[in-house]
Amino acid sequence: MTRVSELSTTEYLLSGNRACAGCGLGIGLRAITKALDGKMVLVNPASCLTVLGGMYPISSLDVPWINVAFPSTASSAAGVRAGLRAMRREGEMTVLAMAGDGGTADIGMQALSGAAERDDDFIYVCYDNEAYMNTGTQRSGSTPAGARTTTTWTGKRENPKDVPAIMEAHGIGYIASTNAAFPTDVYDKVLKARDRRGLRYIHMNTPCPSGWSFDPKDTVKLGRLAVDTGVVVLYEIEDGVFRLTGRSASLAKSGKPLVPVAEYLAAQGRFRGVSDETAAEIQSWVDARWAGYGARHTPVG
Ligand SMILES: Cc1ncc(C[n+]2csc(CCOP(=O)(O)OP(=O)(O)O)c2C)c(N)n1
Ligand code: SF4
Ligand SMILES: [Mg+2]
Repeated sequence: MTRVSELSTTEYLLSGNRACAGCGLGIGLRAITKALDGKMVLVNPASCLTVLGGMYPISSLDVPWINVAFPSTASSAAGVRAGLRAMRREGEMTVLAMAGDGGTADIGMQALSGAAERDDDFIYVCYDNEAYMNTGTQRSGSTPAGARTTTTWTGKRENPKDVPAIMEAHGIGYIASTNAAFPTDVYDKVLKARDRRGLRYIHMNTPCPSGWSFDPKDTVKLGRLAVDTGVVVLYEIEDGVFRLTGRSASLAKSGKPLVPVAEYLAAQGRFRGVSDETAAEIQSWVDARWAGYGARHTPVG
């Protein structure tokens, strides 16, 4: 596993960008662009990522970048890839489609499903801040149960969609789940994805201080707590083989119980007032998923 001290010192996400203080997306994006060493075309739809970049003619991201219509990220990325191939420049750069959870789990799903079915050749990263954030925190298909948003005033009732599982059902060769609080986990997964062909899907959880209501200084702490409670699990599925990675693999190996989910809920304003019953349901959901992942885990070697 790559260490932070081994990451390139070249920055592609520049200072003065328009992300909120403590934005998890910024941390993840920094690791992704370092892994690709800037040799990429970024394709993205309306989202906090667009806002972070700033308005034309300025840009805080030092890579070629195309903003596309909300539902069309994956089909646009397939088009960019086809264009590079026609120009015989496909070996020069990676096509990176990157959309939020709203632009992936909900609005972009049909284009993404089509690209997965065709096994189009690009990396797709869903950065998951668990709501439609840049339009004011509306619930998405990825918002967790119990979370208050401006469209779920008393807390969302449904559990989030499992987008990596949907992608797995398409039979693509590389799928990963990561969290921006673990930049080297993000980095290593992007490196691995870069060197494969076909559609590669990475689901990156990105703690969002503004939408989740926590202190911006605690972004990494909260992302780590998400993993220590099993709310977010770090794993990859390579050619159908499921493997826990990094902190999640260590937790499973230790055999110790996970941190209670109640600690994760208590750390965020969006879960304020969640009932004991809902908290118990969330805990059962996390426990069942963790047991399922543990049963599928294939240790290295
Ligand atoms: C077809 C369409 N519907 C709605 C919008 C308005 N809109 C722009 S960004 C956005 C929310 C995006 O949410 P998500 O993909 O989760 O990204 P985030 O803002 O959370 O980073 C919405 C609803 C739009 N631009 N186009
Ligand atoms: S709303 Fe959340 S995801 Fe969007 S820029 Fe602010 S902290 Fe980042
Ligand atoms: Mg979002």
